[in-house]
Amino acid sequence: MEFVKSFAHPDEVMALVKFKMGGCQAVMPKSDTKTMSETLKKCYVHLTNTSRSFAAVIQAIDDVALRHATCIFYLVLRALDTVEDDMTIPNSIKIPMLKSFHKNLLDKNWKYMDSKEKDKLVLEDFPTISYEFRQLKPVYQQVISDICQQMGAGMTVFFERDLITLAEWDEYCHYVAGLVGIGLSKLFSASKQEDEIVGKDTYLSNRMGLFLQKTNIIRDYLEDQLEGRAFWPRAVWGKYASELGDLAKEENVDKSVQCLNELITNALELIPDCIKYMSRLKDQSVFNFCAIPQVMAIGTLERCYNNSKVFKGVVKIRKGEAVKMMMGSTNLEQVKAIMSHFTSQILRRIPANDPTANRTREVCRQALDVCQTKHEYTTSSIFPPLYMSCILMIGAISYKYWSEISAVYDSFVESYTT
Ligand code: D9A
Repeated sequence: MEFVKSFAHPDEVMALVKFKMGGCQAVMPKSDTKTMSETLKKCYVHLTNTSRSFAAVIQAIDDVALRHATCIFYLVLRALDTVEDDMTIPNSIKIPMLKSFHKNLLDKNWKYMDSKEKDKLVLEDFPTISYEFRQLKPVYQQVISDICQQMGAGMTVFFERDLITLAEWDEYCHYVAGLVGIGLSKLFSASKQEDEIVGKDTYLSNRMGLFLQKTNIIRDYLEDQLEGRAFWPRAVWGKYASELGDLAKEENVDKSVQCLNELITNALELIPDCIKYMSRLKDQSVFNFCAIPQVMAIGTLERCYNNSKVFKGVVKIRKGEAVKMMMGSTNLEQVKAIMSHFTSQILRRIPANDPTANRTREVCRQALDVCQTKHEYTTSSIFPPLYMSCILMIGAISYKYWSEISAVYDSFVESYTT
């Protein structure tokens, strides 16, 4: 039960209680399943099955056409990703498959039944997804198809080539995440929910994707290592080890953490651009959709900074923390406050002897500069006696009610957290 993990954090308990008592409405799904076709309903089922928490944020998008386009875009990307990840498909088949993947969108029969991946259902039921793709307005179809084509081709670039320079790191992240940011931004503008500039400024939308993807790559070091994948750029890890896998060895822990800190510093450089991107958003639901993953990312980077646990297991944020951040991501000032909070935490923890210390300080100051705001984001971890007795009482009284609604809530924050 998530409540227990947040027990030492009264503010998180408050957030959990508020969220469960309906404070979640602003960010939770709009239900209009009655007016939806059977195939579209199936698409939303696939969406919920592939990404429980993120599905809820997509379903909270106000504009119906934009919501459906985003849902289909997400599923198509998931399908492409599932092909890329599937190690049972030999490269001789996988490469042409990825390069021509966008063509499957117009083929009403295309599906793939031989995947062993956990999300194989999106490939097996691809005709349902591609059918709904073809029901989208032509502008949306064009954007999704273009991004698919570029991403499919881009993914194959690093099949035969190692990630070496930082420019190559950015290039890889552009293919798998920057293009997603670019495509989504074009969908936002096409829907008229956002200004034209949001879709046109591909530099900034790419940077939004880079921030999320670099955070994932940094956090998932061990998982990727165990699965035989490598996404850390050699230009950085090569300074600290002779093999990427050596970073997981206990005797290298000091070097490994230094390497980690250098990569986190590189990711933090993206904050000013992400704030600039979000400052242009006008639609509340689009803002929430974009801001939630960004605040989860800064929270994750703070948790990973100078933390040797990254090399031993999974480092994630508590559910209480996630909910508190999520509820606080509804306007730019609050997002700035969250970003400042975590950046300041990193700044305080920079080890004096860290090789990247000066650069990290500089990057943190730049982020704090753009995140100046009157708002503040605080966390507490004390047990005032009154808090203790209150919380025990609330817990006892609402136990039954609590367990009923926690099913909805749990699925919402699931994959963001431990
Ligand atoms: C996103 Cl359509 C993603 N990716 C994410 C999720 O956020 C971005 C995949 C498909 C789509 C969107 C996202 C959200 C809002 C605005 C964006 C954006 O750009 C303007 O993409 C850049 O991570 C995957 C990529 C980073 C590779 C693009 C958020 C998400 N979170 C996970 C939690 C986790 O820890 O992975 O999916 C989840 O909820 O399951």
